[in-house]
Amino acid sequence: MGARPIPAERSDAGFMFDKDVETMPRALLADLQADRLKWSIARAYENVPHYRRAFDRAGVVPERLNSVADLKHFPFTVKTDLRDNYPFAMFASPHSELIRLHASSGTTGKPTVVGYTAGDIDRWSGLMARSMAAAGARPGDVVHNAYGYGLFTGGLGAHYGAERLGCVVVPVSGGGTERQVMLLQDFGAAVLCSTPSYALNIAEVAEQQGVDLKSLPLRCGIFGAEPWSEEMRVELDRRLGITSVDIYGLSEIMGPGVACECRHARAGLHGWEDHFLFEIIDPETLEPLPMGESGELVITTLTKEALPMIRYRTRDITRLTDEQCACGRSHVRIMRVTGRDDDMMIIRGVNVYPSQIEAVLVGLPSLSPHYQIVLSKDGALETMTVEVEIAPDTPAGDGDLEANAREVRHHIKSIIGVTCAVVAKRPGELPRSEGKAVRVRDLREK
Ligand code: DLL
Repeated sequence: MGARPIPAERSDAGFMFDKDVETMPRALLADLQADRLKWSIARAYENVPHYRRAFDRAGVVPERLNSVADLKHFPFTVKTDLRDNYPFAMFASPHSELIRLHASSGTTGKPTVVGYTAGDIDRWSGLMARSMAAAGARPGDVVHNAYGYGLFTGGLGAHYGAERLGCVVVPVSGGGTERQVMLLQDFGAAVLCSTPSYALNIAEVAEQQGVDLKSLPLRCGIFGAEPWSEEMRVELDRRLGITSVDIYGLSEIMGPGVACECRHARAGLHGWEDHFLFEIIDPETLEPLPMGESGELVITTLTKEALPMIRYRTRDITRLTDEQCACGRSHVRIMRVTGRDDDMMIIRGVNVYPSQIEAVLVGLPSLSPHYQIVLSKDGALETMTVEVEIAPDTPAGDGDLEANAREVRHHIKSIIGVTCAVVAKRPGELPRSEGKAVRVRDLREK
């Protein structure tokens, strides 16, 4: 067999996997969405008892939907609907047509189970290939895939996408960080797929081993599965010598690749509107909000066979923009997800997300970008303690740690406006992430 040809446009920023669809005029996209939405709503109603009951209760029938605007009359779907129908009762396809199951680990009780037909896996692979191409991966690239393989959708999602794009996948999964550094060196990966917190861990271990990642062929990081800040992006770009892009997704809707930034603009994630319909609602009133306003992201699947999701409340807080992106893609952009509404902490009346704390900490020269937030209760008062770690070459006497903590406390107060305790730790004392980082330890009584 001859060598696989590498297209001339390999490093061309304008390269797209599905150019016609990605640049489709918005009016055509809207027509496509309307057709597919009717199909998806009808499929859900006809095949899933939960949807039939929910639509009947809301007094809506699929025939009521004449345009995308009519979707607002249909009921929302929430995570507990999946739990209540555990494991397979939300599926619209018979067992004989399924080829894959994934599940997200619930913190308590049963996981949420999601299923795929062969067609679903095919479309997911295509959307991941499209996302990875937008992020800067090119056919022929070696893709080091450090997302966890298994029930989590990250590993296999990125794997199938990279193969579809024509890349060479290294299916390393998470963990064994020293070995990851060795493989990055030896296999010459151009693309690293992982959570941003794990990428940071890899960078740190490489530095400890005296390996300069910046001198390797690595040029592109495709990071997601957890909230991260713009400041963390700058840090990852600098330490790994790459262009980092943000990729979004959730297992209930598909997995990674629901939306992805383009390497061209890195200013919001293109949400693939030929397969998903995005709404932003006010999480209190549940009313749809106009384009540009911040609220909860709600997603309806347009082409999913096994698990159609109608108006799924993601709990993720963000906003959309339909302004034309510099890259030429016409699909709406989902701005960086700052956090989930259930991750929001209210400390003495101030709303705070962990990623806002991260934005303050990353880039402070005396700190490593590792942190953990501990929530506890002091009588009736909710208190927040931010645990930070000082940088390896920083003086680490008790007095130095206290001085550092005072400085960080001051920064958090002046930038976010919240008063909290800060504890500075010595290098290596905080846990390192191998997947989704645990940012908050909640010691409050429920
Ligand atoms: O995390 C799928 C995924 C894998 C996305 C790999 C990107 C890369 P779940 O485990 O079901 O699926 O978790 C989904 O993670 O509702 C968000 O709260 C959060 N999340 C995912 N991507 C991002 C991101 C995968 N880029 C939940 N920014 C979602 C912020 C994210 N939060």
